[in-house]
Amino acid sequence: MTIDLFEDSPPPPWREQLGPGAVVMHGFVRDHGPELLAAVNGVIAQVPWRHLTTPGGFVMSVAMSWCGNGWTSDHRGYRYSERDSRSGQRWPPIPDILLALADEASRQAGFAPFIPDSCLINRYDPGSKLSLHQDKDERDFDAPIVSVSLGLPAVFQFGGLRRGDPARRVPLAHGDVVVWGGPSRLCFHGIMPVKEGYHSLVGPHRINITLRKAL
Ligand code: MD6
Ligand code: FE
Repeated sequence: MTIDLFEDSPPPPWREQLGPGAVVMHGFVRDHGPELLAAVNGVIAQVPWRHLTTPGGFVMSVAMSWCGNGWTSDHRGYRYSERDSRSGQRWPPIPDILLALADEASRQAGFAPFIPDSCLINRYDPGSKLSLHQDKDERDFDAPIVSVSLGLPAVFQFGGLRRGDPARRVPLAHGDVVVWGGPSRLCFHGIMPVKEGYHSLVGPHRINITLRKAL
């Protein structure tokens, strides 16, 4: 376990352009961790963390929850859903703080006002990773995706439109927000295995929140 002496005194916010329509806004929500975590915990209370099985039959190392339109994966593939198929109930609504954050981040990144209809929440424990993938199960690709990182740092891989394209490695820390859309919307991306550690607010986890227009 490593102790990050500088966790509470990071550099000022700065932007890093990853490609056309893809930008990291480092530190964008750094001062809002407690409220964002409270919102996440409210969702988790209603949609407990689960490890989905991929269409290929692998159990994901990342634990997931969601609100707005939900997410399912099984042998039939991936898809979004308005309702929990077991209870017939709608998934819980997206908390206001996350809607506000999505809109603000989208505008500041140069995109239109943004009203997401789906929010996926990923929890990475040390060793968890997310293999290179494209987000292509949404109905239209005009809207950007707004992605928030909380807790332990991670290395984000950001590649091109083909799986084999070289991927750059971008460190993401607590409070960073990535916005991407436009020509980069279908770029391959992933998360390298998260290293052991402890974050003062989040504990031994990385939490990623993505806001998107799914249906
Ligand atoms: C993560 N993010 O940061 C995984 N997908 O944990 C994603 O897979 C992702 O950050 C689409 C758009 C933004 C993302
Ligand atoms: Fe993704």
